[in-house]
Formats: sequence, C-alpha cells, structure tokens
Amino acid sequence: MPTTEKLLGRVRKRVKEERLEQGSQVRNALKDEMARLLDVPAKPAGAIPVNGMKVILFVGVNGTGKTTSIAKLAREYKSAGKKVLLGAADTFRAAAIDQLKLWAGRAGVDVVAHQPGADPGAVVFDTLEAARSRGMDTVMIDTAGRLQTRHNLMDELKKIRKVAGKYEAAQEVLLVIDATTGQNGLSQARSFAEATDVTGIVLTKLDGTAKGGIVLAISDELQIPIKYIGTGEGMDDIASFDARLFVDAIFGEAV
Ligand SMILES: Nc1nc2c(ncn2[C@@H]2O[C@H](COP(=O)(O)OP(=O)(O)O)[C@@H](O)[C@H]2O)c(=O)[nH]1
Ligand SMILES: [Mg+2]
Repeated sequence: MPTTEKLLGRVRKRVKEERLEQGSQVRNALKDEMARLLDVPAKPAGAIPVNGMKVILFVGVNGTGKTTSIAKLAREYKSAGKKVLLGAADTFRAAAIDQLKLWAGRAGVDVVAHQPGADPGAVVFDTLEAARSRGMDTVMIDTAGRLQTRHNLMDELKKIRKVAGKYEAAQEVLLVIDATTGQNGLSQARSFAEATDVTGIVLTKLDGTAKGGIVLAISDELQIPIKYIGTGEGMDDIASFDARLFVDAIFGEAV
C-alpha cells in the first residue's frame, strides 16, 4: 500500500478509536504515525568484525553529496577517536579523486587512491590492506554512482563487497539521497536497494527549502533506516537522524 494511504488510514483509525476531535490532537496523531514509519530497525552490518574494522561504502547518484558526506563523517569519527582511512573508489572521473583528497586533507585523514580509470575493486583491496597494516578501525569508500549503467554498478558493488567480506569487516552501505530531488529519491533508493544491501540512508541538502518527506516512503517501502542528515556544504553540517525532530521540521516546527 502506498505510504500516504497507509499513514492516513492509521490516523483515521486513531481519530475514531481515540475520539480525537481537536485539530491539534489529529495533528499530533499524524506526527506520531510519521515518526513511527521512520522507526526502521537497523540492518545487520555484514560479517562479524573479527579485527574490529568497519567498512562503510557510500553509494548514490552523482551530485547527491557522497564525497562531502564522507568528509564530514570522517572528521566526526576522527574526533570521536577513531582511526579513519578513506578509499577513492570513484575512479570514473579524475576530479572525483582530487576532490576526495582535498576534503580528506581538511578532515585530517589519509586517502588511498589509484589512477583515474583504475579498477574500483583494486582500490578497495589496497585500502583495506593499508587499513589493516596501519591498525585503522574505520574505512570509508567513495564510489561512483552511475545508475545509467546499472549492471556495471551492480558488478562493481558486488566486487567491492566481496573484497570487504574477505577481511571479515563489518559492512555498512550508506545510500546518499539529495532531499531536493523529491520523488526521484524513491526510485533511486529502489534501484540501489536492488543492486546491494543498503544498510542506511544519508539525506543531504536539508538546509534548503526541501523537507525530505520522500524518506517516509523510502523507510516504509524499503525498510531502510535514515542514519544521517546533511545540513550544508561545510565540514560540520551533518547530524544523526532524529525522527521526532525531522517530523517537527516537516511541520515547520524546527527547533
Ligand atoms: N546545501 C548543501 N549542499 C550539499 C550538502 N551535501 C553536499 N552538498 C553539495 O552538493 C554538491 C555535490 O556534492 P558531492 O559530495 O560532490 O556529491 P557526490 O557526487 O555524490 O560525491 C557539492 O556542491 C556539495 O557542496 C548539504 O547537506 N547541503
Ligand atoms: Mg563524489
């Protein structure tokens, strides 16, 4: 059932059963139900991390904010005392590698990179080798999200996951969605969820006029939890997702 219908059905039921009469009561019931839809259980993050290493793959179409989000999270993890290494597996464009290096420099973390056009799987392999020999605990991998060549993308992601799997590292796959793309975000999420086991969503560009309501449908239909929100182009503009605050913001009650 489409998310909106499901949501309205639940609110109608509550209005009847709880005899809600005032507008504010109905509004609160709606907000409760929206927050409930967003409360998706966490997905298992792959194999048991024998050596304690966690690998986070960032996927999503071009321009959604993968590289920026990696930089933000790399810094956050580093501030929390984690040893972070980045892998530049978006080898499709030379500029992508340079951009990741630039951001990594700002975040104060190292990057493993190959030449443009190199095999992304080989980059992941080298990054994990380097991470292991250097005793790192968090590896973040930037990938090229090219939906138009879905088979390539699927093959790439599979290969990357296989390499990561060899190291018995815990694996997160974070799908980056641009809040300003609206309905398109849902079809992107469907495609990526088909191609790989997405464990969480990073919803970017919530600092503009976009409210990101599409994640209600993504959470509901695909059962993928939202993990982080991006709120600007700066290094600090990231926050953990909070369903209650998010719903308040949709209603224009930002705190
Ligand atoms: N306003 C805003 N811009 C963002 C946010 N995240 C990323 N961007 C911008 O979106 C553009 C694309 O980001 P990038 O990380 O290169 O996307 P990628 O192609 O997925 O790696 C850049 O201009 C970023 O500064 C955000 O949370 N808010
Ligand atoms: Mg990028």
